[in-house]
Amino acid sequence: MTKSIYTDYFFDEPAYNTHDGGYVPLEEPTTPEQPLRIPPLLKPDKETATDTYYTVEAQAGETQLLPGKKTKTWGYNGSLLGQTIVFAKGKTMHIDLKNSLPELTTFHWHGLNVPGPYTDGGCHAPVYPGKTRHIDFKVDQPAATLWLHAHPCPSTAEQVWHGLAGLALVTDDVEAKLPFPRHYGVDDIPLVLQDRRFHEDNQWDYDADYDPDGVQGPTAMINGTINPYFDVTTQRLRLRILDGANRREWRLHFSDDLPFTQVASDGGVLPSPVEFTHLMLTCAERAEIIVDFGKIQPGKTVTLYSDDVPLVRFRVHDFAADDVTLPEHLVDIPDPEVTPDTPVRKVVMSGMDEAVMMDGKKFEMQRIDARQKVGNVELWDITNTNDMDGGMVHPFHMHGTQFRVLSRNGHEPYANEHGLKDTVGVNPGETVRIKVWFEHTGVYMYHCHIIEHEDGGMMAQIEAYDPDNPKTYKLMDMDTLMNAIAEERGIDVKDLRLAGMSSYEKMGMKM
Ligand SMILES: [Cu+2]
Repeated sequence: MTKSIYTDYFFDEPAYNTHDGGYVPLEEPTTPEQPLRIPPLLKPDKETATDTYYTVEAQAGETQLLPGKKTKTWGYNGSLLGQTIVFAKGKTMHIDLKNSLPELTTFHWHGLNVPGPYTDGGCHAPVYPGKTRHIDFKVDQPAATLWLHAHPCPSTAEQVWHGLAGLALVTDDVEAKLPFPRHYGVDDIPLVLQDRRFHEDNQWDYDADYDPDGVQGPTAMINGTINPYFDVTTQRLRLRILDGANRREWRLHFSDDLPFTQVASDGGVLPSPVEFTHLMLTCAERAEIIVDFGKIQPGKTVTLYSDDVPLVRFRVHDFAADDVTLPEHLVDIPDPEVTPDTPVRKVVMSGMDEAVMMDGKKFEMQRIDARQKVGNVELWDITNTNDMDGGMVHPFHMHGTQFRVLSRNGHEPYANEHGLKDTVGVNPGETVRIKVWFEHTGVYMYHCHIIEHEDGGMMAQIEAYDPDNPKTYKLMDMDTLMNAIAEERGIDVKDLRLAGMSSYEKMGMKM
């Protein structure tokens, strides 16, 4: 039987951000090629058979991105992005979250199933400058590529733009037995896809580039590298791709339409491998793909593109033959039962620019918008009311759980949406039905992952509760955070300008 190879991007093409007035197309860099930066693995402070201890430090620094002046950047355990953190399933993590930045931040574990809202690290868990917050949690989910990013409302977008985004890899025994490349840095490499605009002296200027529909730059930055190449020394290469951009979708394909195989999505390994020549990722989505260079002559270069702009050049060297056929079935995906009386929750993402809303409201930190009992299954119908003309694909993200995608406007989901997901792109005019269940109690945010839409209020929060164990939460309020940031910046709070604020002000709303 010949397997089908998907050759289109699935998503509604007229809604690609190329069609939006504020879109900034990528441009090919003119600077010399650089070796692709591979984020180092974060060394545990201490490790036992059952427990791992880490320190994650948010810090400011400078990074040589372009020839000439270094760029002022932020990162975790480094000047830009982060060191890659490994979470072995079944072990208990003990993490010191240290803030060495001049401003408050939070440490959000995107995709990690942990209690909310403090361990999860959303807006209710600020760490003030010079302070350390400690979290502990047991890793209890399948192997997956997750990420850590800042999430302090409403300056999530600006802090991620500064560089606060790192990778966290969950490992387990199931994935370890599959015939995937897994030699980190050699044949198993992350690709964090971002874009930036360089201003005078090679600096970033978030305010100058601000757009309420998402900040973009014309220059692709991959793992914090401009114009990268990678030396391929194995027949098969596993790429853990993260759309870490504030707004940009990536329409990925290789030179000569080299096919590749997706083996994992946001929440882990797919039930079956899916073959592509073209793959689109929306903000915060992950795809693990395996590229087979078996038919490429050593000495040749295979280029990964988004649209027609080169992102990474893979320089193929000699390699040992490694002809592996992946099994048809990779893993079983949890699939809780749905009955005729399973509740259906409606969620609506509406508006563009400053008018973005979730269920007709803007985010309010102390308002709990929904409640769902831990362990219960609900169907969520996520609707994007934008129209095709000026609308966008809104990537819908939930904290604290991984969900299943059931349908798109009543039709089958895309071929690579049969695994666990925490982010799903919703086309204009579309309703995506997902199946949601929580394993931990907590207050969790759900929002559009175009980060400026999230800061601008396209966000709400749900309490996952246990009726036998009711809890109360100390939820942050915006005045406390704004006063703190103003004080850190040495200005009066009346003069404080944060990116998402204009979206509330223009709608005559208080943050
Ligand atoms: Cu959006």
